[in-house]
Amino acid sequence: MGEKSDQSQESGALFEAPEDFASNANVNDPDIYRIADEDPEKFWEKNAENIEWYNKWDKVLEWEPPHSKWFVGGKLNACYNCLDVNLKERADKHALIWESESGEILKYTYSELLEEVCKFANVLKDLGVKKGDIVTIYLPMIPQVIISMLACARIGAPHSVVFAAFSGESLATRIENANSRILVTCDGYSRRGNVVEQKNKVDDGIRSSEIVDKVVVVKHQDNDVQMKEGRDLWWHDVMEGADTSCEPEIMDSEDMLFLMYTSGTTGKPKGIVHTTGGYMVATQTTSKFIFDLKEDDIYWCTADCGWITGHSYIVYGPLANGTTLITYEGAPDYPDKDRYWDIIERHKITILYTAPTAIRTFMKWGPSWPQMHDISSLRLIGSVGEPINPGAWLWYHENIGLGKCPVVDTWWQTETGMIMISPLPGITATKPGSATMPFPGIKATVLDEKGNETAPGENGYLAILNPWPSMVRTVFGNEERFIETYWSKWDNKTYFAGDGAKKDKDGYFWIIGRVDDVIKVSGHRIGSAEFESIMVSHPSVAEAGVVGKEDEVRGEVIYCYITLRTGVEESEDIKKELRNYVERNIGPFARPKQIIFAEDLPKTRSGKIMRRVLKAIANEKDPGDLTTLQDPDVVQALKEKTKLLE
Ligand code: 6R9
Repeated sequence: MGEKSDQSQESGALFEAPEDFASNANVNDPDIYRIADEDPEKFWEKNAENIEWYNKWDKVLEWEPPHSKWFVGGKLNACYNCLDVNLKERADKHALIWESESGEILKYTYSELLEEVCKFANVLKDLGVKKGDIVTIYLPMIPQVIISMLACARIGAPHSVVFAAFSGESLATRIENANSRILVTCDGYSRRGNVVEQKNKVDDGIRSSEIVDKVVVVKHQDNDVQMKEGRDLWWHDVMEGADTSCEPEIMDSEDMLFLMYTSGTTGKPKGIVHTTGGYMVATQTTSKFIFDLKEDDIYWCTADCGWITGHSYIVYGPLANGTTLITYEGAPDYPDKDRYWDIIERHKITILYTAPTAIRTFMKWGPSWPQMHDISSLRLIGSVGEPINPGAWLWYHENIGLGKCPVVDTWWQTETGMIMISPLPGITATKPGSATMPFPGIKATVLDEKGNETAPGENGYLAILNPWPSMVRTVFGNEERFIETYWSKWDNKTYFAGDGAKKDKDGYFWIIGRVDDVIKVSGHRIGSAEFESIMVSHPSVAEAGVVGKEDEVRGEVIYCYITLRTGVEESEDIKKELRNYVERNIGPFARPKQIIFAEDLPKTRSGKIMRRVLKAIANEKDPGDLTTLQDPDVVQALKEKTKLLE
């Protein structure tokens, strides 16, 4: 399969939007592209009418590159737009249906969800949380993660959700950066029957923190935990008797809605800042157009709220469309490999949004698992997180979409907030492996190093030429990094996405993957530099070079090249110890596939580790020009060691 090698190849197949789908689709007039292109601001302004505002904006856009303000002067509340607006017509419609790994099911109607959210909003207020205070949420996919996010939005407290599988250390770094006083977590959760001691991770991570003063703990797994007097509170205790109504805070369009930490090329994770007005318009509109959300849909996005996809396309976009969400807290192979298809059959899911890594896993397990179930309720299927190779696309289309569902391969990022390149299912003819076209109003292209457009079929860098409503506003507390990372590659007004891409002769986009040192392991975004700095903090490690190696199922896996400190012997024990160290310091999803001990690493004459060379070695590719290396001989030694692993 070789996902990277065949992913940019065109299979030649073209799938027209199915006629019956197109005729009923939310958008089916191709003229929308021309209209939006001619005047993107007008396009977004029209769509902003689908959001309820306390006060309309004075101006759609203020663009002082690279800074944008959208719907300037507009006042709204994001939680109100997800819940209250639905009360009139959908009070008793299910907003959320949650299923646990063990099969427990909880259902919340829009009015019930609103009640829970208001209660928790009041709890937060009682704990002294005020508009602008950042609340950290460290929960697995249980209803309380959504309830907490919306409760924060209701009172104007930006949330920072930290993926539950991150370590306590990673949690602490994020809490510190955000200066977040309040943390919401749980006692524990289970994965494939094994208990993850979440509260213990918290205790370890924030032991020495003077920032956190209150920790609200959801009792979920019922494992033993220590509650710290004066700091820790049980969710069920504080929720008891909390008032079920809470006036939404009136927020400015440009008030921060949330922070989402993500990995970049250098140093620590960056806090990506998203604001309220533009983000709500962008996620509401893209959800409606791309997933074709309708009143009767049952929508399942398998992402986790710990990542951006969970923010934009579980919580904000779909709820602002009055959709019924399914969320599942568990593994796809528990108790067996048909769990997803069983969920789809039982809940009659109509829209499925998942990741290539999952699709490739299902492919490996074989089509007999989905065939055990009636999944014909599906009418649209989507993909996000990494490039999907044509083979996996075709398998997904045939075996899950049963040949009839449009496939939407959606390219976007934490920083873009919304889907940027994707088919519109009632309009766009799809090519397996291509994310197709920029969303209406988005001007994307492929540029070379100098900022010139590449010729059709030629590789270059993916770039966005004009502002969009949910674009990253800054990196929290680090404006310089914001400008340096995204805007300084060309002219300070063209957004550099960090992805390689090409456009074909029909104008279709083919995303190749990251061109920086970001690794995507099973769709999880991990920074090489961040990983290396953790490795070298281990007392046995002198130097580390961490790169992604292409993997048929997971997209990439981590190869970690290490030089040990003098006196430390290479051994299986130390490998194991280092793996555990990664797990403790980042999280189990970042466990390196291979740890390779080396005498030396490829370095420039100034002593900088050359990841480009390591990456080539790991992937058994030509490392290219080695003349700038301090000692070209190390390359041969590493090549041999890497080969031995196969
Ligand atoms: C939404 C999300 C962003 C990076 C992005 C790119 C990769 C996401 C993709 C895709 C090819 C797609 N990516 N979707 N590559 N085709 N449909 O994943 O955000 O975690 O910030 O990652 O993911 O490399 O730059 P995030």
